[in-house]
Amino acid sequence: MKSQELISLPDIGQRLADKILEIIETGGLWKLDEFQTDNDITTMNLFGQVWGTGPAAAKKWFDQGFRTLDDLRTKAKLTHNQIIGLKYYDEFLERIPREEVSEIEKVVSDAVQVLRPGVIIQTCGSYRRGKASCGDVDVLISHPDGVSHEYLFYPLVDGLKLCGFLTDDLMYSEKVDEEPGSHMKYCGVCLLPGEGRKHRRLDIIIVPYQEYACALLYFTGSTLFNRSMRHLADGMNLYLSQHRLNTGIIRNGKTKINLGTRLPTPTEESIFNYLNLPYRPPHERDH
Ligand code: DCP
Ligand code: MG
Ligand code: MN
Repeated sequence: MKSQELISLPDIGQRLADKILEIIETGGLWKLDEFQTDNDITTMNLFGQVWGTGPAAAKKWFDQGFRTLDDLRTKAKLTHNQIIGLKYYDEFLERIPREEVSEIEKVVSDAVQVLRPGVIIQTCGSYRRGKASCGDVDVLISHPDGVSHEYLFYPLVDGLKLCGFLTDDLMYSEKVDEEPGSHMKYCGVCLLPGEGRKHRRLDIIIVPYQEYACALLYFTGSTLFNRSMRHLADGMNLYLSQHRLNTGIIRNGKTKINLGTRLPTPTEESIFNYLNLPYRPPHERDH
């Protein structure tokens, strides 16, 4: 069971999903245990904030007797992502001022425009929702000719590594959930040139143009807003995802027997229209 699946259920958000997963994974809820001290809670919070770490890993480390980040660095068995999460522990906890997000966007934009003139690049997430500071940088890329997004992912990522802008990889994936190869996601770490710069989390998604509006809507969020939109679609017997809006779904109870067919979604506005909603600009999508 993944947190994403839980969140897709009615009235379950990230925090509740984390608790349910913790019960499934560890057989209990650590916060309800009786003999913990304030120090123990501080330790668990410390561990839980390592990027790439869930409650189960935090509890396992605690039970193994680890109490500090240095204990983890020297004694714990770590995944690749946890090694990176520990390496940049303090930097990843800091918010990124939006002016710096623009600078990061510019580096990716310059690199991608050289590789594929005419490409569309849009920074989404909290930045597009107008926040003054962001947890990471979420860059969405597509090409209006419908084909030039292909074979762009590796040249872009490799180019950004060669110039020293990308310093560490967290995840590369060809999205295999629905349409293999159609949708590529990179999660990593970047560093702007110059003195006194900090390592920042960067996500890049490259999508085919017919998925652009659905990807833009998804990647802009917020997570809670996306959940409401998907539920609304479900109630109208439509199916909304980061790839598409489908009609003609055939369901047996809660299970979809047939995913139906894709509706044309040239713009975000078109998706709101199908759902009979007035358009909401990004800065009004916080919940
Ligand atoms: N998203 C989602 N469901 C998730 C995770 C993400 O729908 N479980 C979507 C909505 C988010 C967007 O992806 O707004 C980007 O994810 P981020 O984790 O980068 O979140 P934000 O950019 O909104 O906030 P932050 O400033 O913390 O990066
Ligand atoms: Mg973000
Ligand atoms: Mn992100």
